[in-house]
Amino acid sequence: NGGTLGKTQVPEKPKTIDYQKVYNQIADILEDNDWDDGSHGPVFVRLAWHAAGTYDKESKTGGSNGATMRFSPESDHGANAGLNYARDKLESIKQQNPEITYSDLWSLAGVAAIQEMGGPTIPWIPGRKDADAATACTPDGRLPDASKGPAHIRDIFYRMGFDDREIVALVGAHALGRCHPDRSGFQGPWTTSPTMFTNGFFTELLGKKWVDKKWKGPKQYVDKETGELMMLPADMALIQDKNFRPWVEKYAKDEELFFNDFAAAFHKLLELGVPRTGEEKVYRFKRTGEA
Ligand code: ZEM
Repeated sequence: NGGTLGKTQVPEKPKTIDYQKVYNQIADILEDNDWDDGSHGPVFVRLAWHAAGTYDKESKTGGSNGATMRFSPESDHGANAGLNYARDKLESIKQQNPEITYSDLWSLAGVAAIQEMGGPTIPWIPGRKDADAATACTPDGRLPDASKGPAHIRDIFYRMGFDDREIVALVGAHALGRCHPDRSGFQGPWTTSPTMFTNGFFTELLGKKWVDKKWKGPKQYVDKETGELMMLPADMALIQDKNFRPWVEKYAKDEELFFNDFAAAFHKLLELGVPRTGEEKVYRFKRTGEA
C-alpha cells in the first residue's frame, strides 16, 4: 500500500526476523540422501566454524562478522575447499529471508545443524553484519593445518582466545562428517554415526588402535581393525599431548560434560569478532519435533 499514509495508518515497523522460523527452514533442508551420509549438517557446521575461526584477538580481525568467505581470495583458501556447496545450499534460505545477513545465517545454520543432529542447545545471538567488499578478507593460513601437531593447534586456537579445554571440546565436532579427497585430500569419517552429534570422536580416539593409512595421499590414520574410520595427525595430537589428553578422557567418559563444554565453546566461537553491548537477546532454539 505505497503512497501517502492515511490518518489511521502507522508506518510499517522495520521487519523483525523470526529466527526460530529460519532455524526450522534450515532444519528442513538438512536431509539429503544424495549427499555424503544423508545430511548437510556436517558441512554446515564446518562452514560456521571456518567463517568464525579466522579471528585474531590481537588485531581483532576475522571472525564470524562479515561473512567474508563469500569473496575471493577467502573463498579460494585451501581450507575452505568444498564450503561453496554449503554456501550455495543456504542461498535458498537467504532468498526466503532477505533481511537476514549471511553472517547470521551461516552461524545459525551451524547451531541448527548441531541441535538437529542430536547435539546440545547452543545459545545464539543475531546481529552480525555483512562486509560489502573483499577488503575485509583475512589472509590465508588462519585455520588449522590437519597435518600438524599440538604446538600448531595451540598457536591457532590461542590466537582466537581459546584454552586447552575449549580446544579439545571444539574438535569433538569431528564426531560429525567426513574427509573428502577432493577437498582436504584426507579420506573417511571419524565415527560410525557421522550425522549424529555424540562424544563418539573421543571414545573412538581412545578406544581404537590407530595405524598409518597405506596410500599415496597425505599422512593420516585408520583404525587397525576395519580400516574404515580415520584420524588426522591433528586429531592424534589430542592424545599425544599431556595437557590435551585429560580432556579427551573426561569427554569420552562423560557426554554431558562434553555437551556443556561444547555448547559454551561453540557459542564463543560464533561470537568472535562480533561487536556486542551485552544487552542483546540470547536465543535458544527448539529442535523440530520438540513441543
Ligand atoms: Zn574440522 N576438519 N578441523 N573442525 N571439521 C574437517 C572436517 C570437519 C580440522 C581439519 O583439518 C578438518 C574443527 C577443527 C579442526 C568439522 C568441524 C570442526 C576436515 C575434512 C579437515 C581436514 C574436510 C573435507 O575434506 O571435507 C583441524 C586440523 C581442526 C583443529 C585442530 C572444529 C573446531 C570444528 C567445529 C566446531 C566438521 C563438522 C567436519 C566435517 C565436514 C563434512 O563436510 O563432513
